[in-house]
Amino acid sequence: GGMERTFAMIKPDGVRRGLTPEILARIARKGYRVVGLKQMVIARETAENHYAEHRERPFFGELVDFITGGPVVALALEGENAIAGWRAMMGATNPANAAPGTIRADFATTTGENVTHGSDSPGSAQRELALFFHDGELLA
Ligand code: YYY
Ligand code: MG
Repeated sequence: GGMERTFAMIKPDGVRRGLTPEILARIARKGYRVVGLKQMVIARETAENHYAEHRERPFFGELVDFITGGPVVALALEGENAIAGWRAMMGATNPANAAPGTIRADFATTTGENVTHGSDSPGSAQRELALFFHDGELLA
């Protein structure tokens, strides 16, 4: 709770499908402040680090292939309760379980290509923001 920063990402499927403006509009409408933003192709090593908690899962290779397979939009968002709030805007990991009106319910059909990422805790947010952004790339 309180004022938080979180790491958010529009994944390659979202960028490829032209959903970047729609997702940025939802973030603006919600009232989060975008304190970092860049379009980039994620290096394999960075992707493996980002998803290190899933290293032993059967989908890990496909996940890393997917997330490095095209440009993403990396975002640092700031706002009251932004970590859980952005997760709530995204909806459940499996779009089939995502509540109507969430990004994953509205724009995705499969777990593998579910359009957005969001940090799941303060520790993850700190780790992921540091992995994707240098201090100088974030607004004060
Ligand atoms: O944080 P979140 O993205 O909602 O889910 P995670 O459980 O951290 O999984 C990360 C990522 O891995 C998920 O967004 C899609 C992919 N994935 C998958 O392809 N198959 C699964 N059974 C679980 C996750
Ligand atoms: Mg996760």
